[in-house]
Amino acid sequence: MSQRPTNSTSPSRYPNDRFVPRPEDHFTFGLWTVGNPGRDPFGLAVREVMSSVKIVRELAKLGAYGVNLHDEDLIPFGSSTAERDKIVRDFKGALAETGMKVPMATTNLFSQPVFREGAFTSNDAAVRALALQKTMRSIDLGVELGASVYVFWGGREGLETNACKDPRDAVKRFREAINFLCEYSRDSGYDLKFALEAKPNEPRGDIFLPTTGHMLAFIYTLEHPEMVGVNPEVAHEQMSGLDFSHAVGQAIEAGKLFHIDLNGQKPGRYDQDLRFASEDQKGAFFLVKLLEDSRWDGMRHFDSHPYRTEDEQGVWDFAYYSMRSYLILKDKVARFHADPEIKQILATLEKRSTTQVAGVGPTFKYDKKSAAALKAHTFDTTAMASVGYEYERLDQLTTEVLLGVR
Ligand code: GLT
Ligand code: MN
Ligand code: MN
Repeated sequence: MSQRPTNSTSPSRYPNDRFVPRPEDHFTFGLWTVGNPGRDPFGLAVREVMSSVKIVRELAKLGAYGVNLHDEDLIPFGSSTAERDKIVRDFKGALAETGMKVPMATTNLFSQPVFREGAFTSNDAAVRALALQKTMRSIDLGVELGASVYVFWGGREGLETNACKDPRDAVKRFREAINFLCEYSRDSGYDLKFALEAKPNEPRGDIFLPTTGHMLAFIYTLEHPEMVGVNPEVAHEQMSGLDFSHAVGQAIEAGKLFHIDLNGQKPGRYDQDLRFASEDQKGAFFLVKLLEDSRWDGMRHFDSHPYRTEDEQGVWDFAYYSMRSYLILKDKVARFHADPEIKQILATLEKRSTTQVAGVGPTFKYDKKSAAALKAHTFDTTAMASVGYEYERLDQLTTEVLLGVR
């Protein structure tokens, strides 16, 4: 079990126990998350827009490591150079005062009316050019603030009617844009990695490259695949009915998990962006287990929104509890690994996975001799099929760890 010291700086509202978040846990929040004023398609904003300086200060008090941002979260669209410079100066002041970092930046290519038909994939070449210009400027800003990961979420890169666009053209245009921006980043001498974020739909009827798997396949068609990875989001993968930790696992195994968006989602709904681990605690547990077991060293970034019911205190509760739940699940992962009965089932599995058959295995690499031996071998499939795997018990023990009785 993890032995975390308690932290006397934890705000008095929250328990002073071993789940107090600290900067070394590498928790980050988008400015657009805690800063979300609660506007939705049916209702107006319910909270005041908070300044980025205030967000940085409050999150620092709660134990976060940093904040991430879109260009427009910090600098309103259409600001003059003088306005931009003042905003950046004040923001940098807040970072210096608190020690907070900006590990990731991204471009807003979805809010402005000009991008309503798409940005990099628009049928209008002037819009595609504008999207590239906006992204180059936003990359400069991100690098100036210290970001080492740059996220691409193509919110408007989709359609409602297939009559308007051949999907092959959309993919080609998206590739052209990413290739262009990889060159721009290299040419500028930036040490930046790009992380592509998939979503199947919303705000468009359908969005191109809808899952993390699609993104992974696309990356290997780029001119600089080594620069580009993925930024999977819990809610987006669940909207497609997929198991999130499988997408993340494939990305980690390929060395392509450059960033992650943690949140919560009920199946079969719009993108809810709920507080991390507020839904599907078992899925959240297996995700944390995967990230911790693989010693993934990226940022634990929360991309979610406080409930619309909340006032400002509720916003900070939302942020604090996101981090706290991650730490509680991390502790559950340690309990899972330390549990003697779980250990015993896993040891039996391990033994089963490492036996040799006909002098071949347990890993399989082709050579003529072992292929011939394997081809000639007679398997006792009845005996092999007769031994169960004990997964009912394994799952129950895992569930009991999660429910707090083990
Ligand atoms: C927007 C979206 C998120 C993306 C952000 C990055 S913007 O809030 O819903 O999933 O990660 O562009
Ligand atoms: Mn996201
Ligand atoms: Mn989302």
